Amino acid sequence: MEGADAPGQRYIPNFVIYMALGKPKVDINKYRFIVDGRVENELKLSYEELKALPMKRIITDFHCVTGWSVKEVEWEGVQLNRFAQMAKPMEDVEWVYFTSLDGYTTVVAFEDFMHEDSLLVLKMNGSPLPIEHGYPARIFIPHLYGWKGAKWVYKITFLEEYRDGYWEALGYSQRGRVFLEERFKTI
Ligand SMILES: Nc1nc2c(c(=O)[nH]1)N[C@H]1C(S)=C(S)[C@@H](COP(=O)(O)O)O[C@H]1N2
Ligand SMILES: [Mo]
Repeated sequence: MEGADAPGQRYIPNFVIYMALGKPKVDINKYRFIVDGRVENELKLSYEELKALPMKRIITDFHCVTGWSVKEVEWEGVQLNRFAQMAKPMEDVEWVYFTSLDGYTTVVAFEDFMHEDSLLVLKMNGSPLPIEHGYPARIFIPHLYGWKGAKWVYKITFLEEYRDGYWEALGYSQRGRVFLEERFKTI
């Protein structure tokens, strides 16, 4: 997939910033990152604790479902599968739901969450995430459309049953895989 342009997308030089529900106020000392739902161990981590976890750096393209993409963005963060390792989701988990400080929500398949390049991003292009890109932390899953990447994320919830997030409730895809062009719900 690397090097191949995504179907139905055009490349632009800079991100379009989206904040469907506005820009939240972030108090970094009060910020806690929570992992809950169908897990053995619930987690609650401060920003300092997140920064102390092992990081992965990837350089890859970003695709918004509305048709624009940005080439070769550098992302650095904690692999999402590490939170599964720490929290131990139950056998029946199939979906993972994200909740953000602004009230934004979205959902991904557990399989996509567990991909080695799926990240809780803390840095973009070498610097801490700018507030408009989701400081202190955002989700980025390279093979899914951008709306699956919740900015200002503070909670990951492991689910057995599918649940709509913000855009999914308005007709966008449950899965959202870019190379399969899963833009809208088919059922
Ligand atoms: N909290 C929150 N996260 C969000 C959004 C949003 O409106 N609010 N928009 C999504 C969409 S549709 C896209 S394409 C990307 C855009 O990322 P950017 O604003 O960093 O360019 O953020 C995603 N995450
Ligand atoms: Mo988007």
